[in-house]
Amino acid sequence: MIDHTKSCLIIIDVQNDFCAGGALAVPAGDEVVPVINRIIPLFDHCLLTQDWHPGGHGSFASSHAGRNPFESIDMDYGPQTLWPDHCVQDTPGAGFHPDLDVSRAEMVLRKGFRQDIDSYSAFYENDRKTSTGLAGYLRHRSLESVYLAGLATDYCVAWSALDARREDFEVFLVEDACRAIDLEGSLDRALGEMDRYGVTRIRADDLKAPDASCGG
Ligand code: VGL
Ligand code: ZN
Repeated sequence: MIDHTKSCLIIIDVQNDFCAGGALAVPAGDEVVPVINRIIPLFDHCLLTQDWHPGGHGSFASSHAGRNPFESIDMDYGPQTLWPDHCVQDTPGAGFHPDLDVSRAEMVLRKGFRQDIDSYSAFYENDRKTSTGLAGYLRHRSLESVYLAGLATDYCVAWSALDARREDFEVFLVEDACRAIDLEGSLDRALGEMDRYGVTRIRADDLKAPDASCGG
């Protein structure tokens, strides 16, 4: 079912800090790794994103006196959830999960590197204005369909999916290749938004090439 010439798998933030023992561990985050490794060979094109924050980043609760992780604050660009320090540039927590197959990735897109702007989406930073350049990269390579997998379903994956729709890509969410943080209903909200804006939810098994021996 994949049109290989125009499709790209985008693997979002499968990094140590989002996995077991990490600073912002997503529940069962590690479970995405074998699923993602299994679907990578089904794509001709694959890229990775890497959450990549400078120390003292504006999204860290520790950067705001008296604030705690998971509270919301008003940044210049609007509300921003505060997080534990995570994915600090050049620390082990920012590294990819050691079992993730990164060998076929054609690009690693780093995001969240501006001190005062977070970036959940792979396309636009949280000010909703600063572009990462990804839409142009995909268009210049004639990649029209994106398949999303990784962490976390309700933050970086959902924001990437919605921005990809906004940029007119065909978007598939490989649901069992993602796991959520799920803060106060954020997963249900994210799935509802993705449904509403035309993101197609599929499962990893749906990607298998049709078995020719079955005939028909
Ligand atoms: C993410 C919160 C903060 C994510 C990144 O990858 O979903 N969530 N930074
Ligand atoms: Zn982050």
